[in-house]
Amino acid sequence: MVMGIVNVTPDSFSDGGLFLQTDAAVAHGLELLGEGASILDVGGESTRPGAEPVAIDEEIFRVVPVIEQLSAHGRVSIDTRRAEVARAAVAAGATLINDVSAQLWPVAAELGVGWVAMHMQGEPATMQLDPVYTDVVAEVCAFLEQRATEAARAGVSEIWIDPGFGFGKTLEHNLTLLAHLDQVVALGWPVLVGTSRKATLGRILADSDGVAEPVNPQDRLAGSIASEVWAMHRGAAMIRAHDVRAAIQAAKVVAA
Ligand code: HH2
Repeated sequence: MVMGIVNVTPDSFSDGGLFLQTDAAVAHGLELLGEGASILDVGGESTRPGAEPVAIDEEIFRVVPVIEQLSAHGRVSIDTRRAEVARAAVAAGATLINDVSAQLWPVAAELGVGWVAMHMQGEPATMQLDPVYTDVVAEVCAFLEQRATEAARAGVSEIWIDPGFGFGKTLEHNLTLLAHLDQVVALGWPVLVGTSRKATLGRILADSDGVAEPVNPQDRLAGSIASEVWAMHRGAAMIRAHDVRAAIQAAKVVAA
């Protein structure tokens, strides 16, 4: 499955400002559904490294009209860290809470919707300053296992886990996690992976192209697909992607 990204934000790292108006976000979401997305992930707050938090009212104001319209056409998830935003989004038609803070399972249990637990070390504003792990795979797996078990106990019936590529992790941490993604999959919950256009890919491509600067997010399509194919092959059940059409084509070939 491919989860298509709809960022209703002025400052997302790869598409900030493109879909801030409701009409533009809805049109983009419909396009991604047409390309084959199984679910649309609507977000009103950038969690890119260094991003400042958005006021809760503003986040709700951004996402609710978009979710109201898109949920008439396909499944919608809400990408948020805030319980209030999750509630408003579910009232507007979202049926999955994509939670980069991995704290909102009680809200998912109460509302009877699905929940994604993503691993993040620290907070977006500071998470990339100095991420440290003794054993990144073991620590991320232990965290996800604990949160998913807690959510299952609370009665959440649809639980996803996500290692959180780029969230409080160096390039080496990200690659180690992808290399050992089978260990995350072995925990037994369906795994979501989001590598699309992320900075680690830009850095790898810079090195391989012999240029010093990371390649910009718009030039990371081939790198995104390569990492997504890897994740699919290692057992990820869903890929969170900006470039849905290309991810779906890659998934069809992997499946074949
Ligand atoms: N990555 C981003 C946001 N939400 N959710 C999950 N479950 N997994 C991810 O890897 C993930 C996520 C960051 O990407 P994007 O939404 O494109 O950027 P921004 O946070 O700048 O809006």
